[in-house]
Amino acid sequence: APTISRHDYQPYPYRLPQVKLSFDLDPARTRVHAQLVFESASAGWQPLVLNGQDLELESVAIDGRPLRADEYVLQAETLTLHPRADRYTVDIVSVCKPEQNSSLMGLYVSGSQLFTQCEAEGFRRITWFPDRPDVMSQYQVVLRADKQKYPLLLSNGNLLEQRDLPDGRHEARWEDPHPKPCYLFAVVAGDFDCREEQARTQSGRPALLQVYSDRGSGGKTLWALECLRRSLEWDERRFGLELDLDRFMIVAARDFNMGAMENKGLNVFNSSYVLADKDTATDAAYRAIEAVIGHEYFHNWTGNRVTCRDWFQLSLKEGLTVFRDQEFSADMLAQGLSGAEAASARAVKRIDDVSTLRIAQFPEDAGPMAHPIRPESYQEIGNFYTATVYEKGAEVIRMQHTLLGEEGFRAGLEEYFRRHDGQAVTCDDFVDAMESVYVQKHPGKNLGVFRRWYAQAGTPRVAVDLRYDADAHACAVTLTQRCDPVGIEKLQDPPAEKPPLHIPFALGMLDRSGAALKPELDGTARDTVLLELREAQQTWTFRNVPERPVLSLLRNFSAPVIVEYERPDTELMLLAGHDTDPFARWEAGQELATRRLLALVGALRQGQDPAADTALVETWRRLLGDAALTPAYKARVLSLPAEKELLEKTSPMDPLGVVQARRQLRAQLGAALAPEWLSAYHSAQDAGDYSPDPLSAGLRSLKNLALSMLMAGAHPQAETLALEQYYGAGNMTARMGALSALVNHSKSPECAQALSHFYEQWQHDPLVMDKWFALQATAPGTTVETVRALMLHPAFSLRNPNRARSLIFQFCMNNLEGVHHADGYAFWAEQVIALDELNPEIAARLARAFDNWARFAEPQRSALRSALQSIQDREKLSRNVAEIISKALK
Ligand code: DPP
Ligand code: ZN
Repeated sequence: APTISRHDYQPYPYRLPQVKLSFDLDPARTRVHAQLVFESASAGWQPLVLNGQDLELESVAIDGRPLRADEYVLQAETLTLHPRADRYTVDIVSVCKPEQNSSLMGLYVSGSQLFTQCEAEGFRRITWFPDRPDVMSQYQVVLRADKQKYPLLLSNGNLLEQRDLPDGRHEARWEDPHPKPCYLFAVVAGDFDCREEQARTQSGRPALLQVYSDRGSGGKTLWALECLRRSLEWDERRFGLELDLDRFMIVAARDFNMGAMENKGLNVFNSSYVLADKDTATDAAYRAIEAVIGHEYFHNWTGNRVTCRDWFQLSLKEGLTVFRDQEFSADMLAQGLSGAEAASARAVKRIDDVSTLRIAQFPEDAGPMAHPIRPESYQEIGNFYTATVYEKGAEVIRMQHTLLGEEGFRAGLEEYFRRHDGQAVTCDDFVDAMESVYVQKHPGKNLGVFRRWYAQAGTPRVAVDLRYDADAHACAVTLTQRCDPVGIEKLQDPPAEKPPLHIPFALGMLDRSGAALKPELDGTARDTVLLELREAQQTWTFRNVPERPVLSLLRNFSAPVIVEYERPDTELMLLAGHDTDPFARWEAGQELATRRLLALVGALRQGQDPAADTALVETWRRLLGDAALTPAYKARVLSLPAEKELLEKTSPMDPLGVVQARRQLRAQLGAALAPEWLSAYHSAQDAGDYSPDPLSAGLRSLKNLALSMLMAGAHPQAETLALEQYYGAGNMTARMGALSALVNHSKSPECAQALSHFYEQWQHDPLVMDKWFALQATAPGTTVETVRALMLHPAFSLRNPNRARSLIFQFCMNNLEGVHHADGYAFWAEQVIALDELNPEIAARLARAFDNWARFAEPQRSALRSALQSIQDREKLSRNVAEIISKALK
């Protein structure tokens, strides 16, 4: 497949101000009539090249005159016309086949409903069109379909008219007043429940908010609608951004490749990010729904009003919108709180986001798919909806927020909209707007070095050095940055140059008793100092430091980097007990635990029996007993780093060692602190009716952690407690917490019984069945045979992305012990190939499971290579999977 490069961007030679589409919807054959008015945007008559995929062309006309077959060129994925005018109308009639479309891109069938998904390049499966984000048009859409089967016909914007037609069909006319690129187009047809609410924007405009879901599931959309209303209010309050539509619709789809899609005024969501009630959704699901509803809603400004010039700029909208949804979630957690309590509530969200970054993005940035947040090239854009573009992209926005401050950032965002509302722009345009504010606050400086974050791949490392001068009460902190070559950079000769980045580095100091110091820099004393590292190495000298300080580093994770600093365990214990920055406090405990776990991995590899640990047990004991910590924060602080985070730190990668070490340490902490866990379990009672509020959810998560630690430590009462909690549960969080504690630690018949009880009770609910599959996919002892048996279960289907993810992805990506054998790899390759026949986007996600194969030891390394090779040897691979595999094998 050809490689597309960022530098090859050319503006489209035409404007397309008006698009009229009319659909005769039918799952077998849908006929689309597109009427497109083109205006020349460049000198001379340029050929008109339109994209199309899996379409049957019925007719094409220019200015009403049908073209003969020799007047256009029809190729596999393009239709080329040669118009002879500056302004002309093209009429195209074509047919697509939703029923046969298992890719879930373009127009497709889900159950008895019809949906579209156009981002990034799905619109070309609906009609021939300039399928690129810099072509923005106003859309008028007519939808016709059987009225009984498809009583509801939705598209973007406003409903103008609805009427009945002969033969039991009906028709709806929609008009979207806002120009948009075609990737934001949407159609939905089917029978749905609808929950709605009339809202008012801050300027008093009425707006109808609607959530559509499968017939019978309308009882589960209360939370989604509430989240939508809060998103509306939050964007007005925090950024002054108001809804620009009379109605805003969310529709839940059972079959969906992504989480959700921000189509203008008609968001389509994976049902897993819409449907929730206390019996079927966990607290984590409630929070995830809030985040995704916020995310898609916030796109209405950051993505839709101002969109991307080309797909290399994807992070322009995604990084920014992820940052916005993270802030929304944090504000929701901190609602009604202030001071240290608010900081600790917000830190819970920050901890979760940083963990995600480390689990998903750091490995990507160290592997063969490493790319800057603004990639330089791609073969298939669908492969670049990555943790780097999204999560690291959000960190890059967050750093600008940190450098500018809340007010400065808001001013920069206002400037961005002043300059670019209604346009398709670039990441540079965004930084330009931010820089216009930055230079006012920092005379003589700019964001020139900062922009390298958009161009450079790899996770930078910042080494810290501390020199204390006891006589002068001064200390010097030196930061040194480097970023090793990653991905294809490793193959370059001479090696790629990686100039220093602009890194905001937040730092605090504690004395040896744990009290905060207020070091003085440039005459000002502060709790937290923000150092702006812009060179390979810089030193800052602090005054008024009465003793050699304990450094609290990278507070609130002020930059997406890895910190290197040698220090004794005792300093980490002190920070874990006293740091006033709740993120850095959590981080200190995590580092202590990581040290311990890596020592265990090493000992296991040598066949040694590692000595018992006291530092970690004592730290955990103190944290468990700390009454000042909120339950939600405590649950984070007392959790061990995830397997995948640890795996990243082993060299060569040692998946089985990591699993065993983590299991051993959990058993040790569970047993050594049994009385403390037991009392935490009993005191973390959330009383009364279920509510997903942060306090109750925090209690439940601490309680579930305590239960699983008691199970890990083989406490004699643990299984009884778990069974009681399982059968007595009044909500899914408690039920799932108990069931997973059982499944992950016990092989008793009672545990097996609980698992089948769960199935009996929830087999009618697809989202709960996903949890049932996922739990088994990741359970200890699950093998390829177990997974194959589950695939034969009548409830399993490879065609439904959620189901494929819950069983196959969970096993291949999250069951390290189960999958890291030759037969696990062969199974993975087989599933990538099977999925690729159905759905290349989903297949390409699975194909990335072993990106980092070259970092494993033998025999895994060779076995992984031959599994990858077996995929590459297939004759017919999608462009999606082919790109991933060829990069992995390079
Ligand atoms: N639907 C995806 C998202 O919102 C792609 N835009 O991030
Ligand atoms: Zn997005």
